[in-house]
Amino acid sequence: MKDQLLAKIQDRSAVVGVVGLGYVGLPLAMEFAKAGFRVIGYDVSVPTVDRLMTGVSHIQDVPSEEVAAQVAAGRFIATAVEERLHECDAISIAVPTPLSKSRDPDMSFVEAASEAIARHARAGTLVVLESTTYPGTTREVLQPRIEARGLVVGKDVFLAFSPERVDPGNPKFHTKNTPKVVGGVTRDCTEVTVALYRSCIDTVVPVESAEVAELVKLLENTFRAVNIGLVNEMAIVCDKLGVNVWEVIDAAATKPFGFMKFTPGPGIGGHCIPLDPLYLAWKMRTLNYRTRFIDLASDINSEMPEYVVRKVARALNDDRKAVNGSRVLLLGVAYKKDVDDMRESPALEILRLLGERGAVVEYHDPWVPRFREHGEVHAGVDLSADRLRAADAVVVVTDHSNVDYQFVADHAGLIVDARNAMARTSPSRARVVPLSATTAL
Ligand code: SAJ
Repeated sequence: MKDQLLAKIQDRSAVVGVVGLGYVGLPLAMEFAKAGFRVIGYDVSVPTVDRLMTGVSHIQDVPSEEVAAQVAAGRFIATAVEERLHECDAISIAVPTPLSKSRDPDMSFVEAASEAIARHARAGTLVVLESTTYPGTTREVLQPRIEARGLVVGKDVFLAFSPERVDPGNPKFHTKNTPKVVGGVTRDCTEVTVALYRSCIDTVVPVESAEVAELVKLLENTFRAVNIGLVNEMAIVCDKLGVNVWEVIDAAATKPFGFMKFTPGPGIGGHCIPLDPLYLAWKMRTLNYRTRFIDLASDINSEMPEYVVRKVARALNDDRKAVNGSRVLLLGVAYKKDVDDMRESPALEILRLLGERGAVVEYHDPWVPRFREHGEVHAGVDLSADRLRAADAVVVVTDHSNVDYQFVADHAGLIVDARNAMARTSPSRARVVPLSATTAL
């Protein structure tokens, strides 16, 4: 089986399936198609599938022209018909791994994908899980489902984990030029997975097992969450000492070794950094171990929206204004700069907290014209001089590159800057309150 599959990968006659056509799956499907494979993209969302078949991309980093070209060349088809998985010799799974309401792993998407594959996979198929998850998932959740129909992993079918490393909006690193870690349930599983990914990704890094590969991803993202938590606590420390935390960090970053710059902010968003470490924390709790760094970082990072709202309240108070009834304009609501994604964005918590205190809140975000939250649609407003003048407080929550911060400084009265976006503007009529220093600049 292994040699047959290796030969099909080698001569590109293998049909490659990608389950889940989101910000991970669609770029991956395009890379396989560009490498010469016929690719079947399977997604449960019929609108997504239909749109892709008309050559329209819903993913910021995948141009529609690329989708259209692969569809026209007959190398990519998107389908919501799970029976088509039977045509695939290799299948990569890139479905969401969110948290449930009780903040535990929600494996329902991975389970559904595994069961769909198990219903249709045939002997000789490779299955690779890419979704970020707790260590043990590949062996404990996928393997039993894949083997439910008598196929044996390592002999009839091959199973591996390969973490996605997509950084949405990153202008330099994309799927093809970001090294890809691969860990199989058996050595043969690792070998065929390496062969598949080497066909379209510049650097492939085999590791000992699926568990090693699962933990690599969790270490990467826990590393980020903990270091962001550290600089957020440093922002609180600097606030109490009346020091500008950005100055401290920028100067520390001049150290050419042994330091890595992270920046404080209004909290962390996205579907990875706030959630992935909690997958590891959950798994370790089942083994009676408490991952204190993860828990502490999560505590500090999730306090930051409230911290920003307190600074807004204090700044309004300095102007003899109550939050209640004040007009507050948020600048940037996406979860990070230069992306259009709102998932887990700290701006949502800031909006809620200000609304609870009676503020009249509007937002401007060139990347997010509108969004839906708890069934309510929020529409952004334009960034006009009148609107800036009318605001009792302007709050920079996400520092998109395509906003004119000098224009903001020239027309706003009070600006609470949670991202240091105003540091590069020249002094103007606005009073700027930075994230950390208590002394208004
Ligand atoms: N953030 C800070 N300070 C920082 C860095 C980030 O407050 O110094 C905030 C961001 O504003 C954002 C959140 O943290 O709200 C996450 O930002 P991120 O830069 O980690 O970006 P993500 O979540 O879109 O993508 C990350 C990847 N990013 C980078 O490595 C730069 C990477 O960790 C993973 O490939 C990806 O998550 C994933 O899918 O796991």
